Amino acid sequence: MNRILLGVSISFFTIRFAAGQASEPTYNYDEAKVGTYTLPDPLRMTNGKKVTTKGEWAKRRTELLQLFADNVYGQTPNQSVRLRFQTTHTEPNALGGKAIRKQVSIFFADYPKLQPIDVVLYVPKAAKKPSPVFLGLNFCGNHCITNESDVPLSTRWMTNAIGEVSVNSRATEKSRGMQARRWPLDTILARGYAVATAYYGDIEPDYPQGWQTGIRSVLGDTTKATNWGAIGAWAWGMSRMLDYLQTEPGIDSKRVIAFGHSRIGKAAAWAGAQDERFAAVVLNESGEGGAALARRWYGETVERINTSFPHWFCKQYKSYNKRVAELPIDQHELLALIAPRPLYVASADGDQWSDPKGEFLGAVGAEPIYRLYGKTGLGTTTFPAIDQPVGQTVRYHDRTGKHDVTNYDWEQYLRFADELVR
Ligand code: GTR
Repeated sequence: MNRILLGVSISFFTIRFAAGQASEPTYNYDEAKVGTYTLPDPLRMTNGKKVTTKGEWAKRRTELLQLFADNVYGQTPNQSVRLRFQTTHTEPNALGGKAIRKQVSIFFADYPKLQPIDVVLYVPKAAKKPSPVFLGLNFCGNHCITNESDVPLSTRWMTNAIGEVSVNSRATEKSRGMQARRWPLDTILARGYAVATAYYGDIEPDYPQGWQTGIRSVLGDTTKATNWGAIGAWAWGMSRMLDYLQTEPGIDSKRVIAFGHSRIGKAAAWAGAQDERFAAVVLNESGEGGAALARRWYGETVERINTSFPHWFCKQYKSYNKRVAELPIDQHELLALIAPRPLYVASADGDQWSDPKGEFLGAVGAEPIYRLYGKTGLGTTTFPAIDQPVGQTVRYHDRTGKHDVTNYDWEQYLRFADELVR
């Protein structure tokens, strides 16, 4: 089903692209044609001064956050927003008695017309103390990550691209459990981790006009080229979910792991970069605009992503469509903003669109900042063999198979979390 979702959305955009152009541009999958590029030095201030201490890095960190905001994701509004957390249901015997499931709506007190973010939280029932938690958005509503029949069907806008699981832009019962395979709740809970998720469309529906009913309709300034995009909004929403988790006694809010796949992985990266309360970050095939270096001409490009998904980034990012080398940052510096916290970057060999090598090199490029903290990040510059995870505080694998989240991926994330987050 996931492949169908992605496949249909790609072909939809391919068709649209083709209709507007004489022919579909070709995308490079030949390593020999990647070309040469020079990456900006994460440890050099814009004024040319070299960063050698943690104190200087703190300044460079602020500068990099600003550069990413101004040029890539847009500025995240910094005003605080009053939130109201309302528990709508508690199920003490979820997942066959293994979990306590809570459904909590995050309301925006200052914006009563906005619909809430509906969070579902699973906490291991066997836990003797507050649980560490994987916090990630989902693609198709909370009802689609579980087969439990009492999780309410999302009533929000849902893409029709997935056939009968969605009709008139609304989910149908057929989508229940549709992505449960990507969220192996039994395994995660058995390992002592809680899971918190919400539908990304609760924050902003994923289409160019979607902002009109999301958080960006009330926060930010749509006239500005540096106004935040949808990815910025989704990242912001992850931080609001973390605000809620900080009030939840069953959760160890010092051990919240930001997790995301693909476009939601891009959001998880930006959330983890900005919000240091996230204890660790897991990026599953986050690709272009995520872990993959923008300067590498391989798979998806800045121009293509800005054309297919004009609402994801700030308008300013589009000005780099044909001059990527002039970007004042590259994505290794986004990963550097996560340092010294544990980071997992994962690729799939069958997902060359996301540029596995570019994702790996993004992680390699963050190494100097981990070193500044006396840590080893990846600790290697050699691209590993398939299904051979590498690294220390930063880890990486290139899995066999297609663009997806699999049990193999989760096995690695759980081991990483056991070793570095608990
Ligand atoms: C693709 C897009 C990727 C990735 C993916 C997804 O169409 O080109 O950057 O975000 O969608 O989210 O599954």
